[in-house]
Amino acid sequence: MTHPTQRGVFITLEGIDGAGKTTQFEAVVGALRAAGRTVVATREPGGTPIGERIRALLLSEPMHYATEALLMFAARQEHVLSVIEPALLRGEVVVCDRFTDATLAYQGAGKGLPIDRLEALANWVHPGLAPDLTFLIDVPVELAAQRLRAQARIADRFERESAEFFARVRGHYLALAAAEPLRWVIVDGTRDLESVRDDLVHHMRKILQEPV
Ligand code: Z5A
Repeated sequence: MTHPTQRGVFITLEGIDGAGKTTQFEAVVGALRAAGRTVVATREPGGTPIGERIRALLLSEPMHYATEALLMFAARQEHVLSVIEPALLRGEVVVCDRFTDATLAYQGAGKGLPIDRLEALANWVHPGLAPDLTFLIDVPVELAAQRLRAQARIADRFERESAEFFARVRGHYLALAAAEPLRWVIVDGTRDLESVRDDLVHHMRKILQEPV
């Protein structure tokens, strides 16, 4: 008799720009692979050929806020249907650099689009799908800005937003984490790279020992 495959685990990483999320992504993916898990490592906006083309538009072209939100969800629809859900159905672990929480924080709190409209879009695009675990790598806005300034590259459209904007985004992430403490783990991102990585891997190990 064959047994249905156990559903996989959906893990996301969030934080304001410069928090160190992308730097730590590989540590999370590496810890899972070292534990013998099959991992799909992906990101938003992006993660599919169409999603990556939408990402290029989003990062470079000025557009109305509503257009931006709808493009985030268009890319996400493709990503959920062709990458995330199939991997979860195969019993794999999906690690995604940002997901819908980023839309609530950036387009909602940051840019002022009504949260209930964004939540309605989320319910349409991925009904019943939410991350099992979300890491919020948290740093004060000024430290994140210092780190970005230290990088010798041209800032994209999102990175050019004001400190007040990033303060609203950070505040919304912290509120989301407080509202759902079983899903979110807040990691202090102000420490050195190794300490942040050790913290993430420690939480990953705990999760791997427990059925999520
Ligand atoms: N966005 C949105 O608005 N709505 C949505 O729904 C979604 C996204 C999904 C692209 O996302 C943009 O899309 C993003 C939000 C918006 N805004 N921007 N910009 P992204 O995730 O691809 O881009 P990002 O957040 O800007 O990633 P990033 O530039 O890679 O930032 P990060 O991941 O937070 O930081 P990092 O690159 O890992 O680190 C930044 C620098 O700090 C780097 O030089 C590191 O070496 C350094 N760093 C990192 N950690 C440390 C520590 N602990 N100590 C010292 N230095 C450190």
